[in-house]
Amino acid sequence: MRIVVLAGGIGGARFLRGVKAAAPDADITVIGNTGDDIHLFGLKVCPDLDTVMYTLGGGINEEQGWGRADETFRVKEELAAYGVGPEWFGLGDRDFATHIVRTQMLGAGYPLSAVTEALCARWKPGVRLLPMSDDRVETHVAVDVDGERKAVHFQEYWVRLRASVDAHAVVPVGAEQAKPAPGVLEAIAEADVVLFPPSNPVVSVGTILAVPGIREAIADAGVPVVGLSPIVGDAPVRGMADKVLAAVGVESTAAAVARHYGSGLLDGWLVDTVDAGAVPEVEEAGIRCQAVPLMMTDLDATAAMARAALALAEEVR
Ligand code: GDP
Ligand code: FO1
Ligand code: CA
Repeated sequence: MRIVVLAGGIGGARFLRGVKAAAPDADITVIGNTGDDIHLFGLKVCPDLDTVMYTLGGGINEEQGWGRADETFRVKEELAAYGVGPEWFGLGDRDFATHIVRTQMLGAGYPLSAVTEALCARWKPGVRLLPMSDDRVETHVAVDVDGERKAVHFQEYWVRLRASVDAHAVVPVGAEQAKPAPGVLEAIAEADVVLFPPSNPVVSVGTILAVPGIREAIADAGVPVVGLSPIVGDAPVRGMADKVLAAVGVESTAAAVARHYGSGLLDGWLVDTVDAGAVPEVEEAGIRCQAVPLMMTDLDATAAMARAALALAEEVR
């Protein structure tokens, strides 16, 4: 079976562990969000690709969900001693090596997709990890600072500001001109099923869908598309997805997120059992819906979620 998964960082990566356990013989292609990418200290950092790569490759900091396990911050301290920031972004020493290798290869002319493949040769994530695009896309967020509207990089909004101010707009800068990376459209066309993990619907899955051609390829593939809600009990399980959902005019409920994706894209939607009351509303929107436990507390629970998603895909096929 060929499974395509559109993934952000932590929610996508953890769900993928469940997909691998639920379908050990499947051929899994992950289309990763690169809208979170940022250039720091002359280096290209790809948080969501790295989160997937480290999580599936056994190098992730499990508690934090991002960054390397057994990490130290000597380089960051030395940079700070030179007065060189930003200090609000925690790049660890082990993680730095990844960004150095990536930046060196990009400088030598390799596209991000080839660089990602080279990095994965070490981590062996057990999936084919493709960036959504080789072209630069950077999500920016419009916020008011001292009464003035300005756009900040997504990482500045998320990490420095902790999404503590309202987001007025979320713009994937460069997405309109970006082309899907090599292999992305082919993987979708050849897929047996497309899954949307419980990733952020705006700044993770939404950014991937903003690359021209990807949404259309999914809609045209003629295969079941099934998503899982990142909203449980009217709040994100983790993080501040409610802030960016509000920016695009979507309520933070499992049903509103399903309607946001829409029946033109989604065939099936899983909500948590606490949101079972939302099932009729989602079905009225033309999307088959079931309520199952959606908390990724351990691998067994996550694999059960993946099995439920694949079973729902068979029902709607
Ligand atoms: P990010 O790039 O690191 O923010 O990760 P993603 O975009 O892939 O996923 C973020 C989303 O995962 C958040 O909106 C969370 O609500 C959701 N999430 C995290 N853990 C869980 C979980 O155990 N269950 C569900 N249903 N959603 C989760
Ligand atoms: N998230 C934080 O909250 N604080 C950090 O200092 C931070 C550093 C960081 C470094 C590398 C990396 O791959 C991810 C990192 N993240 C950090 C996570 C990441 O910025 C965000 O959680 C995601 O991009 C949000 O989707
Ligand atoms: Ca992300």
